[in-house]
Amino acid sequence: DARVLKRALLSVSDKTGLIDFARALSARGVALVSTGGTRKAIANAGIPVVDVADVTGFPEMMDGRVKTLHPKVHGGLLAIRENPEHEAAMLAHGIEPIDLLVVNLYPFEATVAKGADWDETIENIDIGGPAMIRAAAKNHDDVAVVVDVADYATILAALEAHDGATTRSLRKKLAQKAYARTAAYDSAISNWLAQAIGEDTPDYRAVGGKLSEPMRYGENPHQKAGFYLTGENRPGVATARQVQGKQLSYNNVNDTDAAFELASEFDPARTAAVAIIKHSNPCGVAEGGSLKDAYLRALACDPVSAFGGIVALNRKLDAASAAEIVKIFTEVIIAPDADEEAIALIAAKKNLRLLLTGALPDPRKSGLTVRSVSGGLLFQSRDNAVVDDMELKVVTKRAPTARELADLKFAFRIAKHVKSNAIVYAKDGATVGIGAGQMSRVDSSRIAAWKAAEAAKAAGLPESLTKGSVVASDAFFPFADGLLAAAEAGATAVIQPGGSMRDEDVIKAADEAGLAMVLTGHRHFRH
Ligand code: 93A
Repeated sequence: DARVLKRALLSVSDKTGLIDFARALSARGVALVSTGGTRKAIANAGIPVVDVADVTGFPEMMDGRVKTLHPKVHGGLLAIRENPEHEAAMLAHGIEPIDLLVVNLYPFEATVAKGADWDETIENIDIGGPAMIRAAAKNHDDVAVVVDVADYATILAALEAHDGATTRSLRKKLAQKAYARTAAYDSAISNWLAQAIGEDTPDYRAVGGKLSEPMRYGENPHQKAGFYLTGENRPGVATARQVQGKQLSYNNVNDTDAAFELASEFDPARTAAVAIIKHSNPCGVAEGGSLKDAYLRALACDPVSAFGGIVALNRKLDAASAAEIVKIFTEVIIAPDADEEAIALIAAKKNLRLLLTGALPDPRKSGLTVRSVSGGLLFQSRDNAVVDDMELKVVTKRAPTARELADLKFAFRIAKHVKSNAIVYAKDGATVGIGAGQMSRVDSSRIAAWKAAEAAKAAGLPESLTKGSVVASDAFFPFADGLLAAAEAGATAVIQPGGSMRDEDVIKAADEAGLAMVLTGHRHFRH
């Protein structure tokens, strides 16, 4: 299964390492064929090389759109070497076999990234390159295909070890890599077009994205993981600049995303906001006052859980808040920006990661979310519903006071980012108790109230933090019990989607308990 390498076709946009590779191949007696710019670079180095135009008998034409799309090239790549019919066809048409294809494509992704105009971007869609790559990869029984500069050394090592030949196992591996490259390339093109035409549900195959980095491990150390970038134009963990700290782990990325998406629900022009996340749920969120103030009030909600958490801010990180955040062990800080003094303060904590995104994502912007199930992928549009846009309906005899209403909206905004069943108690623009991820809504209610009582005890306060608070539920109360648990904890007002068969019972119970209740008409399940 070893194939002696006699003839190679090289056509590369990225000329890194090209000359050394071409020289080493040539020194082994490999005949080189090449396209315009690649050929020129090789010839200029004094290495013998044949112009592909002399092979095809056609000049490169149409601005280079057609240079290798020819049977003399594709026949040489696709012919099965020990097939008499294929051999006869090669003889009849003067086609010579190509044993090695070296291609890297027009830099489409880089062209998009630099913000090139429409025509330039279109011109950077490579057609001939992927066609040759896919042909060579299909015929990997006979042909080796290289799409990554790092594999120049792999090929040379194989030739050295096997008397100028490549092995089938290597050619198979290279073919697999080749198809991964063309798939990612077409995904990038599809994503770019989807964005250009405002398509918010792009073809699912285009979501795959590009491997940004292999990760040390997945959710647990025995799991492998990688971080793929979809190219979606949304400020956040995928595109942030990491100023310092260790590589983000799989769980860090997940939690940092949850944290920043939540912080971004708060318009920085209106208020400062801080969210602290643990295991993808908030353990404290606060808005209002200075950033430092908001951080301290977010921390007070559940200081025990905040240990080892992720902190997201909706405004530029300043020194005063940075000084507070570094007082406890924090995994990641993510913010749109940070001032010099804050960056210097963080630098003292070597392992603490600081991510700057440049901007906040728009919580109303549409987009796609994905999760996997056995044998399938679930896609849905992002939950871009925002409480400010909802028609709030007061259904109780008592309407909420202005202060209650502000806290109700605050609590519902956060409930959107808490795993279901979500119950969020809030007071004065800060969460005071969060119940997340329970199978029963009453349990979430009880856990949230219990945590608030514990936090108050630990802080030496006379009564639970939920006393005089408001409460939000991500979905309707199916029975009055969850609502009554909230009233018992000291909540005075409730916000929930409504829509239960027993809404009437729940409203009656609220009236009897003297609660004010507002329905949003929108549910915020999050699983
Ligand atoms: O415009 S193309 O799609 N048409 C082709 O026939 C073709 N053949 C190779 N682009 C084509 N290529 C690409 O040209 C290769 O994938 C490579 O990226 C580039 C190398 O061009 P040059 O050798 O002129 O620098």
